[in-house]
Amino acid sequence: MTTKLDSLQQWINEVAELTNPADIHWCDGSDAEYQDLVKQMLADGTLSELNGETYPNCYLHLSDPSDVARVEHLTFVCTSEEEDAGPNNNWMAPAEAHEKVDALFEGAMQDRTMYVIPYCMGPIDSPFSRCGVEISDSPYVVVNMKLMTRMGTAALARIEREGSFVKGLHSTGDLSPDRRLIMHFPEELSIKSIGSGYGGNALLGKKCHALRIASHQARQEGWLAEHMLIVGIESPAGETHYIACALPSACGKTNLAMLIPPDSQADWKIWTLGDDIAWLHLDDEGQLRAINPESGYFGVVPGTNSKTNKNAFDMITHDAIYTNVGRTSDNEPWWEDKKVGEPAYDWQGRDYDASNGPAAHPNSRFTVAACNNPSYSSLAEAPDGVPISAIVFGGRRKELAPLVYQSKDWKHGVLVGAGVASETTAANVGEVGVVRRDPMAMKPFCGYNFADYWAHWLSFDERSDKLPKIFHINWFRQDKVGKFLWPGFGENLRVLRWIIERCEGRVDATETAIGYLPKSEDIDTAQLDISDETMLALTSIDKAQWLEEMSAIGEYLDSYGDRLPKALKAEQQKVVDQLNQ
Ligand code: OXD
Ligand code: MN
Repeated sequence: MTTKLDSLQQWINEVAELTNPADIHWCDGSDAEYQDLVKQMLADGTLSELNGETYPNCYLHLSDPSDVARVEHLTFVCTSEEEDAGPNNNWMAPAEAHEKVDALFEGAMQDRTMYVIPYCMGPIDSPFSRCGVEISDSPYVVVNMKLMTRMGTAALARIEREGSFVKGLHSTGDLSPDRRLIMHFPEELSIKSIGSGYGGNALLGKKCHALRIASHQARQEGWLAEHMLIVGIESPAGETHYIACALPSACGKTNLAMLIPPDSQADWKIWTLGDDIAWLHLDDEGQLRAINPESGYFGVVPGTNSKTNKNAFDMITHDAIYTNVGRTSDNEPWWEDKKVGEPAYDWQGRDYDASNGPAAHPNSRFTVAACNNPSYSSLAEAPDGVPISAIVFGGRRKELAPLVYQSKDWKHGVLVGAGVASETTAANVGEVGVVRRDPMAMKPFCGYNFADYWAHWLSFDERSDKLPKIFHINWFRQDKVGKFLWPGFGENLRVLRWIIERCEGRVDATETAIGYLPKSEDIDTAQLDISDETMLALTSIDKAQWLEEMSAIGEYLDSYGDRLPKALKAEQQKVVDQLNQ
């Protein structure tokens, strides 16, 4: 197979010349191709087959132990002007970056097959979708891209029709962290990633394209590319509200997207549109609508069980790829908090020994097609996407942030998003549990200067008077002995219901300096073992703590200098003034 699109063919030729592959395979995205690649990887040990009776068509990949997470310190945004990348990104001048990374690509595919992977982010017929071509020397990447994106012939046909696409070049290289770089060239719509096979670094449709490159493109074209799940919540009366929710990596987006209503609220239904990324557009009537550019999930495995996320637990019992989990003696995948079975081997293939640490790496992952999910919404294929009633920001905070609050208006909501902070997780290489600013959960993913990004968010206020309401949630408040105050998981529906009632103007709230808080009696706690005192703690604020927080947010915003939109600083000052009253 080749292509009739000259620009694509020319790029393939250039890359082949640079990387010197043994052969070139154009991916058609068929099931037969997937099976062939799986067979090949089973033969060479890249994959091993899991128990075929209990986990049919499930495979395990154990990565290099040094290649288990995203590497933010090795990820660069290479714009002509350093200021355009902003203090939120590592920056390198494009010419220097190309030179540096091309030197690593030289001959990198020798004796390997170069796979050409055309993909479409978003429903194949949606005007809001965008296409890309990833070149990779990893068959593991190909099979993951097949599960995560609309990949193959139909995508190539669209690319040839449109003539434009994001160019993503990937090689696992020698997997040495010293020769690992994830480079983005937003002005050229291109990505070069070498030295890692890990999802966020290697499946270029995901973080690299659908967030970093797309956010840059979205700013120019007037839309938003966000680190958000999309979920539909259907009331017993049959009305569905769609919510887009931004939470930092490994903070429960997949669980929220697939929430199972508890028995006490069994007449509610949840529909999953996406668990990680949302592309948001204003329609002609000023309604914000969302599509999920992905068509599969690359989720964190540990902690998934029939209580925390039964949908995910069930959907990964077949046709799934596991990366870096342990195994039981009967060859089932095993991870911490699975609640069934015992580990016999760990994620490095060693006999399990608790003194070596967990059986599954804390950032071990499953890859699975979205249609495996019992709560999958067929509207995930709707070309126009779904209307969004509420945007929800959140983080993992032991203290401070109440269970839920609503911003006063859109501008204040942008401040709420910009002020998000969260404890770091194993999704990135580095220290875990340290609170850091993660505005809109986009710290690792915004492909341009956050100051310009906030200005872009603020600009929506002038374009529509029907914008969604903005909220902030925190499921992770703890008491003095480290016990979670809120039960979380399915019970989070109670909070989503308050959010919907606020959107419909059906429930009152308490106005505070930081926004509208629920009256504790307005969160339904029927059949929940939670004291009034705990509910009060979850729905009130400590003014002194918040003054400290707002001043830290002020300092953070100031670090963006002259580019910071004045309107955002004014919002922050307003909150400080009100707290001081
Ligand atoms: C992810 C992440 O994998 O955010 O989704 O790291
Ligand atoms: Mn994510």
